[in-house]
Amino acid sequence: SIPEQLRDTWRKLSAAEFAGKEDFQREVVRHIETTLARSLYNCDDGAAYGGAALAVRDQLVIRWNKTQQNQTIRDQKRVYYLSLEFLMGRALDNSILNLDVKDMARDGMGELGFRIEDVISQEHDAALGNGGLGRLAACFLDCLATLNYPAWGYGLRYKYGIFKQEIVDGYQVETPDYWLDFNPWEFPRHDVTVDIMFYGHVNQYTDENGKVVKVWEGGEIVKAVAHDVPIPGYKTNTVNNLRLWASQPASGEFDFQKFNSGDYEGSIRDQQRAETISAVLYPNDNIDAGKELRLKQQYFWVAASLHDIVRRFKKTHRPWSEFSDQVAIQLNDTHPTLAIVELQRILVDVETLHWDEAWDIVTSTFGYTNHTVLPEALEKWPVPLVQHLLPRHLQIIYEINLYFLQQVEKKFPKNREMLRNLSIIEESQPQVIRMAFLAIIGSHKVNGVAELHSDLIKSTIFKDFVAFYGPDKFTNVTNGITPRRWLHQANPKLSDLISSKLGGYEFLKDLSQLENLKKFLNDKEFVKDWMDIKLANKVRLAKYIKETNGIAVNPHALFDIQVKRIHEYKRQQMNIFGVIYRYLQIKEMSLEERKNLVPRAFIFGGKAAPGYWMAKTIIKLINGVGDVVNNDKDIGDLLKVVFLEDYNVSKAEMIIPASDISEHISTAGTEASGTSNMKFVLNGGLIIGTMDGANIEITREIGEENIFLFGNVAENVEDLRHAHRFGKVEMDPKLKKVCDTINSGLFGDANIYAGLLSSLTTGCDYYLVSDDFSSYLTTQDLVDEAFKDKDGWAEKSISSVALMGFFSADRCINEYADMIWNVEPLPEHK
Ligand code: 9GP
Repeated sequence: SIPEQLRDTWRKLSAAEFAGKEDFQREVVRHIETTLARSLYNCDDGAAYGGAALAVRDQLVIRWNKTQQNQTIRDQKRVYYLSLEFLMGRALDNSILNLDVKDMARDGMGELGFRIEDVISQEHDAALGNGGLGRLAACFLDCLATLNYPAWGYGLRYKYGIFKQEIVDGYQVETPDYWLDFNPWEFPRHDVTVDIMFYGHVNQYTDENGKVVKVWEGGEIVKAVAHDVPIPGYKTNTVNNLRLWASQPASGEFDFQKFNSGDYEGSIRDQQRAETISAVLYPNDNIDAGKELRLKQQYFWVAASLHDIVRRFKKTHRPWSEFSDQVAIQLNDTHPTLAIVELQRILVDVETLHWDEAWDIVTSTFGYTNHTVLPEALEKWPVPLVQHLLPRHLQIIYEINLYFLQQVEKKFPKNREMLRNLSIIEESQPQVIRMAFLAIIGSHKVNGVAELHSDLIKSTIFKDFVAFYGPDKFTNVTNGITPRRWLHQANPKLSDLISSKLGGYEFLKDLSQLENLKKFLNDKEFVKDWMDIKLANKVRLAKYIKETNGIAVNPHALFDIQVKRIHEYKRQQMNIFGVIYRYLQIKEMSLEERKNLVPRAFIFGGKAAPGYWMAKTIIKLINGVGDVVNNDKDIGDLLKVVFLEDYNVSKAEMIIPASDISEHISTAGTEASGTSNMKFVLNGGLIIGTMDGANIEITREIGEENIFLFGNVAENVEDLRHAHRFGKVEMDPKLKKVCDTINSGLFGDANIYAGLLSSLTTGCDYYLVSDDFSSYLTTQDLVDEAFKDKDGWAEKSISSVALMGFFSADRCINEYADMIWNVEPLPEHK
């Protein structure tokens, strides 16, 4: 660091925060003219975005540096959130909002000739995630900073985020998302690197004290390079860090010997091999990819992160026994579970701690969040693969398992079934490692993400662990969302209206204040403003649909939206079957009868995993139905079907505020929580849903009168499936009618949909569409009736928003901090 006597000079020259609009503008112009080498003669929206982003980013960096310094000096316990996905979306708008400089940015850019909305929309989404899990991680980062917790996120810097979805001839087509062409939000730290080893073998030596030491050596080395992203909190000086690792070859760029001998391809092969590790995000949501490269990604990322965390801890010169007083590591799903093994390896093999002492440190450091009960999403790695890639880790896993099973044997003597049920190793062909089991055994707390889900994991997939540990190790933290992005940023007009009634924007930091909105339920002007804002948001979406899909949607129609990953358990197929039924009904109606109908626009969006054929068929069916319905002159505005291409975070910010009703209709017991349900309600939309995930708690908070619930409950699901397996379920006649229509070829070659339809019959209807279809349709009729009563609808909308305080992710973070991490916020620096 700089010698004491020179520090005054340094301080005088230190970068300063903007004093006002002119400072901001000066920085924008400076960046456009120098960093980007453009001028006022050739500055387009893209360059204006670049200038604005760099100017705002610099402000974040000033606070970021101070925050990091403050955290180092205070030396309090920190949280490390390990997530393979961070679905961040855009940063400029969010940074402007969190710095509370929106007006300045709007006026400042306006005077330079640019509309702030156009500038903001130039930014490429940071789409380093698939869906709910990655977006939750992004919301949590926002809240950790907003609440001034000393916290870091650790993830992978994928060169390609989630693919871009194009719809061609009704089918999903994937194209790469090269999001890094211009990314001012990251800082490569070429001086912060970690060498990561794969493969190799384990040798055993006896040291001078006669102790047997195991050494993992002879493997292939890849270098992890840190890329840091500043994460600002809302109206606080705290700016936390998200560290993303990129893979590079350990030994230089390319092999000169090969190059000199004319083997040009060979000379860069190693480089490509190394860079492949952080090249792509696996585009699977709730499906285990099971590929060697995925396991490599996981180890690469957790090993680099742990090395970094341990390095930081060692700088404090504390004894190892204090490690978990300084460090809390949260495992976001099982993807980072190898971190448990890696920390044990570091402590035992490198730091030479006794096994038991090391294991105590490990288990008091980690917490594990489970996000799914779906069997196809629970990670299991084949033993031979782990043996090959990480031989020392496999030995450690076996040892962890051995000691654990000894405890099990003590508690349940001679109970072979219990040993089999609880073993980390599943005795299949080949044997596999049950990562969730390893995560439970290596953590001090395990949490689910909504009440029903947390109960279900205790009574189903982890029930034997509850028998072993007792119930206290398991807890619930119901998910939440950040109201900054999902209300203030996505729906500024609504946020402004709320603030005008609540006397400011404090509610964005304390969402329970929304409750005061109830006082205005009878305020006619307020109610009108509320509904006018909804209409304006619908007009904006209708305009977008017209531009992108060429479909004219009447903004006064009921907007019925289902946007999320396409998955059979989320049941977009049931939604589109319902649309088909509605279409058939309308066709049969007289003109007089049609006069009573509420016009509806069904709007879908979401990506299917590229290898998930059934999900892709559902997309094709939605588009097939849209082609017929939207072009049927006899139907007009009464029914429209839209599939919005390439759903992502920034599109969600436009779509969600425009919804009247949104669909959260998963088979009961399958959706761990859902978080878009919360976003829709917070934006004044009502929901139709099953008794699943967080829908249940939303109902508890906002009241049954404000939500449209239908369908079977989780307790019945197993019996119903059983009945299907034994052929005891007759297909609902309405659903049969729908299937017959699809089979007639009305929506394109019936063969395309054969698999989807047979999943309902010969496939035993695993997701119970036929069991819920009838009550789904009846409930949709109730939605229509309710929508006709404009005042009643407005009342439901406002009173629901008023009761959404519980779903702020600030509440979640405080619960994690209190129940799992035992960390305190840090007073923010000046
Ligand atoms: O499917 C769950 C979703 O319901 C939940 O809201 C989200 C965040 O907790 O996690 C999803 N799970 C996964 O993506 C895979 O475990």
